[in-house]
This record gives sequence, C-alpha cells and structure tokens, in this order.
Amino acid sequence: MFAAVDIGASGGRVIAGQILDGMVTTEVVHRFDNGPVESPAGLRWDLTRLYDQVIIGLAELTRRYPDVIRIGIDTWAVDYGLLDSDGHLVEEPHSYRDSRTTDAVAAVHDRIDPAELYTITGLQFLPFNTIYQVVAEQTCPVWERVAKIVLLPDLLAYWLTGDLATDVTNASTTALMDATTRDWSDRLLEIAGLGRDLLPPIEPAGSVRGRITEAVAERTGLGTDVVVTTVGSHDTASAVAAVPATEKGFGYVSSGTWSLVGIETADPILTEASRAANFTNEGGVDGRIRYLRNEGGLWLLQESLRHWAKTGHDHDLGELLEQAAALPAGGPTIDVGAEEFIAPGDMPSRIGDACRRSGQAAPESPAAITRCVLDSLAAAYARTLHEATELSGQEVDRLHIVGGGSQNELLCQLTADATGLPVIAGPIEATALGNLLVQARSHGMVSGSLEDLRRIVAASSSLTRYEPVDRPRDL
Ligand code: LFR
Repeated sequence: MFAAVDIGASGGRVIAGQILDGMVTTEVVHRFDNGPVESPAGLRWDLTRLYDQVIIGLAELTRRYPDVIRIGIDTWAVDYGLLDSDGHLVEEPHSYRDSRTTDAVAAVHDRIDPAELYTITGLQFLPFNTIYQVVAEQTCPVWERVAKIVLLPDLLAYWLTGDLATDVTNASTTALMDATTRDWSDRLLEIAGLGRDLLPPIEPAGSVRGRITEAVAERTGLGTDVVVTTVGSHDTASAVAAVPATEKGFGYVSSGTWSLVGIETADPILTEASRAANFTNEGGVDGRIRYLRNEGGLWLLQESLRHWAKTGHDHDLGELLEQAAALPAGGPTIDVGAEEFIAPGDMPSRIGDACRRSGQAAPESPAAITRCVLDSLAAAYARTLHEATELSGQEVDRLHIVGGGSQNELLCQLTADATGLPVIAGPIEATALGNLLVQARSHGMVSGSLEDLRRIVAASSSLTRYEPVDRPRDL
C-alpha cells in the first residue's frame, strides 16, 4: 500500500493507493481544509496544523491498511518555510497570495533584465515566484536567523524523515533553477542574494528521500521501515504525469484553484515570443517539460462563494451551476489570469469592475457571476492551448481536463465549445494518481515510461467525453 499526501491551496487529502492487476485504486482516508490565514504579519499558511493533519491521515491510513510501504508528498508550488540552524521553522510560511513582493519584483528586475531571466529559468512571470518572495523576505528581521529555505512538500518530508532535499518539478517553479541544467543557477542565486547552502540539493522524482523517524512511526503506527519517496512534489507535475492520454497530440488543463493549461514538450522553449506570451517551462516527471500558462482557476468562484457567505448569502454550488448553465452564451468575460484576482477579498466586485472597465455589462446575480467565471475560464483554456501549439509547433487534437474542475460539467462543455476540440474529463484525483504511480514505479511494482504510467491511469479511471457543440470562437 502507498500513501499519497496531496495538499492544495484549498484542501488536503491523505490517500491510500494500491496497484492490482495493472490497475491503480485509490481511497481518500482523510480530508482537511486549507486556505491562507490572515494575520498581522500578512497572509500565511498554518503549516503546523497541516502537518498535524498529515499525521492524523497517516494514522488513519495505517489503521485501515497496516501494510503501508511508502509515502509521497505534493503541494502547490513556489512557497517555502524558513529553517534556522537548529532545523526549526522560523515562522509560519507566507502565502503566495500575500502582496508583499511589489518592491522585490522591481529590485530583481533592476539586477537582471526579465528577458535574460527568462532565458535561464523559462518561467512565466508571476509576482509570487519564489525569487521575488525571498528577496522581499530579506528586508525582514527574521532573515538573519535563516539557515535553509525549504519548499513546502520538502518541509513536510523533513518533519517526517529528518532528511532535506527537493525535486526538479517544484524547484523549477522558484525562478532560481536553470531550466536547461536543472540545477540551481549560480547567477540567479547571486542576484537573489542567496548562498547555495541555503537551498537543499535537487533530486529526480522517484528518489528515496528517507525513512520516517521513530517519533513519526510511534505517532502514526507506521512501520519504521516506511520511506518517503520523492515524487513530482509540485502538485501540477503529479497531475500532468497522470493525464490519461494514451496517444501523442494532447493538451491538458489541470483545473482546480488554478488552471494550468498547456502541452508536454521534450525541451524548454526559451524564445522571446514564448516569454512575451508569458508561457512557463516547468520541470515534469522523467525530464519532460510542462509547457503551460498559469491561468486563473476556480479560486475566482471559491472566493466569490466565500464572500457571499460572509455577507450572509450562502449559495449552493450545485444550484448555482444549474442556473448558470441555463443562461445564454455570449455573456461578459474577464481575464481570469489578471493579477487583480490573486488576493483574497470581495471577488464579485472585482469581477464586476473588470467587466465594466472592458465596456461589458457587469453580471449582477450570483448565477450570472458564476457563468461569467466559467465562460472566461473556457475562453482562457482555448486561447492558451492555441498559443501553446503555435509557440511549440506541436499539434493537439484533444484536450484532457484533470483535477477538481473535471467534474464541473458546464466548464467541460463550455471548454469543448470554445476550443472546438473533444474534451476528456477526469480523473479528479490525477494529482494523487501521479504521486502514487511514481512511488509504485520507484518500488518496482510497475515499470516503464511516463506513457506506461498514463496507460495505467486511463485503464483505471472512468472518463467523460464532451464533444464541441457550438462553433469554436475566434481565437
Ligand atoms: C496549483 C499550483 C500552480 C502554481 C500555484 C501556486 O496548485 O501549484 O501550479 O502556479 O499553485 O503555487
């Protein structure tokens, strides 16, 4: 039995996974909420609580299945914890939704032209990329005590095992890694004012990170021989590894809090056209490149629901989606990837403002706002996929949607209509499946290439196909 710890920005899960007769089966044994926590010291993650939830989940998993042999951990990217020289967490980690990096972005771009930065990292500009966050951090008094900068999945693995390392997929989101050599870039470390010793070594997915400690074994009931395996610890990398594509020529959307829309390539595309289009070259499992753009995601809807609930108007998502589906096509759309939607707060007003600014009527009712978000996501998926094919020269004849968004029927249908391509939806738990299969392969229980792993996912999942009904929009 394998354990996948999969924590996203809005919730975490501990999942049991098993490989039997060439199929992978999963069971969620523990779920917990997550979200940025507002504090006088900015938006933070309560990582100590998340770790406790991981322990509770692992204990429950061991109670149900005493034969756990490995654990893999993935979370969202970019964010990190700071350890002092005794290995203690200096403070709860900042959330990437904290808007503290404005000055740091300017400072980094003073030291290196963004065009040159792109030729090294291949990374989409996002104001929260780790490089900007660590430069912002250096103006804080705690910086003096910092001995290690540890990405979040590695911090959880460190608490479980005492071993410190990181993996290519998540390191590639920091803007401190060289996309070509797949190692920390000395030039960028210097620009960010970091010594190499501050960052753990980078290892490929599938490596053995270390054995769990005696203390963890005692708290969870796990055997002391259980090891943490390095997986695609960036959640999107694990999700892309589990896209159930059995043939070449596919695009994908990993759809959840964010939408990661793109294709897989063998090599990074570091051209100026690619930078201008703000495409990213994130490291994938097995040396693949996740050539994609980070577009806004269901966060816009989640945050709208939170705002309505806070102001005394609880809405049921299922009902809203039904009402939204009944609205006519051709309503207002917004740029879901715009920076103005990153921070928490009153999302419906921001959506309305964006519509008015672009000369469109603002959606008034919650159903109309829901429809506006979904139409906008579908349009962003179509636009981004189209640009990915143009910039890479790769053709795409179908689009896979994986993750939580794949169960949103309206979003899937609108995406098929907007792209003019068949959409294959599922699995919802792609991230956990990618995490589990990399562990299983490392353990020798399955073998082969990423394509072989994807075939296992395809054979094990029930997928839904959506055909385009309306004519595709002009791109
Ligand atoms: C998705 C994700 C995206 C990353 C964003 C912030 O969960 O990992 O890939 O851009 O969160 O880390």
